[in-house]
Amino acid sequence: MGVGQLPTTEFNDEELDEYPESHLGPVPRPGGEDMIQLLDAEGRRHDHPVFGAYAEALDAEKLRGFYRDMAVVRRFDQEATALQRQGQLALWVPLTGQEAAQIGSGHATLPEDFIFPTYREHGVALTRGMDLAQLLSLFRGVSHGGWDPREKNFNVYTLVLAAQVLHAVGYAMGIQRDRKAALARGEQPEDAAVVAYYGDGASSEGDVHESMVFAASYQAPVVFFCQNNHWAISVPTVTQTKVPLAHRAQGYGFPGIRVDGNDVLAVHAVTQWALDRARRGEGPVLIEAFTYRLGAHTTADDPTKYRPGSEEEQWRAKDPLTRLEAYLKAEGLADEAFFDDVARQGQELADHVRETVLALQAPTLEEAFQHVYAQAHPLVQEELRWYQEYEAGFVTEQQSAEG
Ligand SMILES: Cc1ncc(C[n+]2csc(CCOP(=O)(O)OP(=O)(O)O)c2C)c(N)n1
Ligand SMILES: [Mg+2]
Repeated sequence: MGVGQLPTTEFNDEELDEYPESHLGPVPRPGGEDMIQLLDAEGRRHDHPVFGAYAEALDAEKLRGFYRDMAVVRRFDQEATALQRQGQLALWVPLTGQEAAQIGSGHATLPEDFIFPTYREHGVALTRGMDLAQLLSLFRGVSHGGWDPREKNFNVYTLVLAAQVLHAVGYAMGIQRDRKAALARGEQPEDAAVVAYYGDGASSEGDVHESMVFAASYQAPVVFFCQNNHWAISVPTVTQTKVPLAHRAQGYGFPGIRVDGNDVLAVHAVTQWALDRARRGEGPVLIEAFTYRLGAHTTADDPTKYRPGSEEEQWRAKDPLTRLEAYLKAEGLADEAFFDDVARQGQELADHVRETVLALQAPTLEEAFQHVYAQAHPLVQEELRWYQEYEAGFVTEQQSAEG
């Protein structure tokens, strides 16, 4: 969205009138089942009248690619955890267990789509072509962000729960307005959409409610992607909601789908369906990816304090990687050489990340002043000058040695 193209008025009643009935009809529930699954925990394929075709369209290379990305990002996660344990990162937020939810949904996006992640979407970052080493500058405390969101249409991580969901809807509404302006100029605009990632705990934030009301009212091209990993630190999802989170979409008037979040094929299919729909101008979809955080909330958390190990064991049996590996082997789509190569690529990424992180330097305080406002600001300039004079007032080691 170009800043120069921002509308002069924020909201316009005429725009609402463009969707007089569309959101009042019955809300479609494709399939209608409780949870969409195309690849079960044993690696067996299942068909589906709406989503099956999306999985059928994937060739062997694409399927191997899904496996490679899930395995590589899990290896990355281990390296980042080790770096934190060795004192090289202040904190790490592991994703292990959620690879299918992230790789499946991320691969359904197009480069022109815009992604608003939380703080755990390392797998999505990989699918966007991000250098994963960049993610770590925030966790090393040497950057307030770490990357330019516009390079890969991947916003900076947001640690204030659910704030990015509002940003995502605002961005999606911006796409609608840019589109209208482009059509008025006789241009053919890109049909882009937005994905807002958030967690089961964040779903309790008022920001999510407001986002969904606006998205429905304006039929904004946004997919709400909720990773229900069963825990919000030590609070279980059953405390946050008395109905499946996907059902909440009904109340806003758009489709809500619960998908097996450990099934990369189903997640990919459902997200592609939702994004296609959003790009066609048919409005938002809520996807609840039913998954599990196998590790700690962060490296500062100890899950043994609040959940039984047996629960983790139950979910380990539903591991997203093992089931795809079983499927690829059973179908003869991947051999041992492939899996060896994936392990090598994971190690290469881990080495690259470690090397890059150890070389990251803390910024000077002057740099912090540069990013307060987009343009130079007299008050900030004055404060910077004061700070520089203050720093210059200290005796240097050399002056001290010279007496
Ligand atoms: C507005 C706000 N309130 C509280 C917190 C503290 N906090 C950080 S993560 C978290 C739990 C989030 O759980 P969930 O949304 O399920 O995401 P998950 O961490 O499980 O991926 C909380 C309460 C915060 N970061 N922001
Ligand atoms: Mg959670």
